[in-house]
Amino acid sequence: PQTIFLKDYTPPAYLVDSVHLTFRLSPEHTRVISRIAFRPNPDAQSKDFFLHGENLRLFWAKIDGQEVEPEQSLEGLTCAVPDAPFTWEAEVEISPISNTALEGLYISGGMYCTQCEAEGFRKITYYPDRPDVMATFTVRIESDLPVLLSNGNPVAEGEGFAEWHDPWPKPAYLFALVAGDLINHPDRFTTKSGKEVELNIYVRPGDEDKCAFGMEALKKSMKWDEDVYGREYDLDIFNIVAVDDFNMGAMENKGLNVFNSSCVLASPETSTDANFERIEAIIAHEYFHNWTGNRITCRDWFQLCLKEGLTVYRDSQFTSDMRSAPVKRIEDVIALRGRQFREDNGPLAHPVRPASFVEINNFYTATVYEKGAELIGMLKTLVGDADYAKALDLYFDRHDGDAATIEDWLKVFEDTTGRDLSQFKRWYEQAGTPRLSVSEAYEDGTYTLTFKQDTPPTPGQDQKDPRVIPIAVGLLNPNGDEVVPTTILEMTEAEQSFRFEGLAAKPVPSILRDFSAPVILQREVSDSERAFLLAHDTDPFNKWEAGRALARSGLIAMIRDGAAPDTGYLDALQAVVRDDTLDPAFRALAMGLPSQDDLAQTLVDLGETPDPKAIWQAVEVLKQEMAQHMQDLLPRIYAQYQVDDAYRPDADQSGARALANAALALISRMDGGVQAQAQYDAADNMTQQLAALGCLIAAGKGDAAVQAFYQQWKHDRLVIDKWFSLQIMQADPDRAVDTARALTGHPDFAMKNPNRFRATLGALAGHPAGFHHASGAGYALLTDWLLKLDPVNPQTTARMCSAFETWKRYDRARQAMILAQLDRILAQQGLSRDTTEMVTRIRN
Ligand code: DPP
Ligand code: ZN
Repeated sequence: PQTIFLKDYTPPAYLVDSVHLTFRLSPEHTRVISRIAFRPNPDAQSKDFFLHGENLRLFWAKIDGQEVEPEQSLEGLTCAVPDAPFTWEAEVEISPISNTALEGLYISGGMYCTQCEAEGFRKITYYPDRPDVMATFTVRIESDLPVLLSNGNPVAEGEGFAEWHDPWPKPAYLFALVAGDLINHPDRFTTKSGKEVELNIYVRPGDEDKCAFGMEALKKSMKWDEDVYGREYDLDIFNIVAVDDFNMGAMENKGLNVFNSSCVLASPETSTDANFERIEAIIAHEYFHNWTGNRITCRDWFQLCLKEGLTVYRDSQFTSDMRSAPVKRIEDVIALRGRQFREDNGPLAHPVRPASFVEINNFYTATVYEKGAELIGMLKTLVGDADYAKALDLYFDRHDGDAATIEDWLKVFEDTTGRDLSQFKRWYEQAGTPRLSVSEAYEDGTYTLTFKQDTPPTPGQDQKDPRVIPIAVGLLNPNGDEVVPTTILEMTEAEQSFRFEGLAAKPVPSILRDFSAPVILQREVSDSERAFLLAHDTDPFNKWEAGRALARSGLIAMIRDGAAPDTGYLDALQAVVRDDTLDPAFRALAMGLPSQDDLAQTLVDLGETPDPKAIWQAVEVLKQEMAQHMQDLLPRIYAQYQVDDAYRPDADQSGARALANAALALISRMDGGVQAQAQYDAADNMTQQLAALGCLIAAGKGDAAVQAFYQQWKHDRLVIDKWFSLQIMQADPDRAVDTARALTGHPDFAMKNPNRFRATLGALAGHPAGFHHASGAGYALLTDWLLKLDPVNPQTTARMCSAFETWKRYDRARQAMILAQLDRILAQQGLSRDTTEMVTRIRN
């Protein structure tokens, strides 16, 4: 496979003014007739005409009405063309029904749908399938199906056809088509300038009662983008379609967002509070792309973070405004550390803007998305809110209609603020998570913090340069009062000191408040100082962080030295759990422990080889101690935070449920599941039902409930996904692989459905002690299924390979077993480019 480099970018040889497509839909023989107006690009360095096209059967092609004989290859075609504007026409045939890769035009649950990002349009017709070629599209769909949708506004419809026109020039990756027997949940929105927009969520019959929440989320998103970013919607209609078989979460096609049904369908009976929060965020995310992604798109796929980092940042701002900002921040950092830090620390590490790739689908990563969003947050912290707002206005003004780059993005901030951002740009270009170490000194009222930054080497990048790091710091006096409020220290050197004058006593510092930079803070802190910060810090993130660090150090001592659970931690935690002035959602988060993956990495950083089973064991022992230590408090918390009102998925109710269910998980360890069974029997919403089911399985009392749950929900695919994954996630480490294997033999297991595949094999990969079982059975089972899925759906297969990215952490025996499985994958005949790239990178 060929590697593509950012430095090799050249402008397209021909630009496109307009595209006209006619689709004659048929499952096996869909005809696509294209008429494309090309003109030579004055900025081009070549005159070679090349159109991408894969798995297309070409019937004829014409230039300016004259039939031509293009030269075809596996990747596309070339042809002699005039040195002046011309019209290209072609007719091709494709087979949506045999498209199991879910890229291009395919059929899911009886409906036609498309996924073109990043390079799927070339599986639909011949086209310059690159994001810097933007054109207006007119689409005619011919089919007897009742609902026929494409981008833009509807312009004509009649017996067996519909026509759509999108007036906004767009790259082909934003093209979409949907056709099916669908039911519509309609609504309207009036934009701030008084424009009426028709809104629809289209679903398969039976799902119509699961659209209301998504629709409210859409309207809130539209309003929020007007209020906060001044961005108004720009078409007469906005459609969302729910699709069962989808590789990603959702896709921001212009005016026609296509969603994985798990990311839009919601009802209290079938969705958890966490599902609701995620759905609201994804609806917002895709809607916000209309400006950050669609109106301003990316010049090439190396710039993916330009739209994704910014849009993730925008959706997290939205969630913070709709719900609780501190809770959202803590959730985001847990996810960042769990996925992005892990990626940045292993063989798949890559810069937020990569310099090369083999298969772009492999770069829709936590680094591009979540670290990309952190970079926007740091930029905002560095320039301040007012200049951030000015810079964004300039960005929209200057680049509307452009296919832009990270250079364009940074230039907007430089022009707004007069700052030189060349050092900041390293964040985009250098991979790896900086380690930030801190030392302190206090003398005569002056307190000095000295920071050192250091980023370990990552694949292909041995040397790292110092970054600009905004470090938010506050100081507390020994009584716990804040004496210096949050201050941003701007670190630019490899080592740098900052002084605070006029302090009456040596303060206790609260460093990296609100997690002001995506770095690993390495500071020797005593447990008593952590307990002090947990009790007194005014910054909610660092308050939580102090508790998390205490839990971690206690667990590490248990794993390494066989220590007993730390009663200091248990006392401090109990004080937080008991404190009814604190947000219940915050307290629920405080009760969470560091993940087993986090603990494994911590041990590696301490020079130890982690034993996944021993980590699991330590977590079990600590939870048991927590249950015992708080046994008088927990029933009070559980009772007090029961929600009596009708179910609402808002922050207040879901916070109360989260706290009560965190209490229930511990209570179940003491009462053998009696309370959980009562909750299960009484539950009238999925949050309560699923939490109780998890407790019952963990207590070894789940058999009857597992069966009952299946009987109750077997008609609902999204609920059954939960049923698959929960049984694996809650399984004893010695049983997890067998449980997963048995479930892959269940009649409802469907490899071709990415959600079900992830619910099963992804759940196993997410159970460290099960997946890394000493027998190697977890590695073998996952590999068996990766090999089966690869010829069917390379994208989902390649994604799941990251389960192996931490292999270097483990002992020789496990390393050898993993390497043997990776070699088994690489040995498969015809292995996809996607999986080949992933496994090769992991192996190196
Ligand atoms: N569907 C993906 C997203 O919205 C890719 N654009 O982030
Ligand atoms: Zn996105």
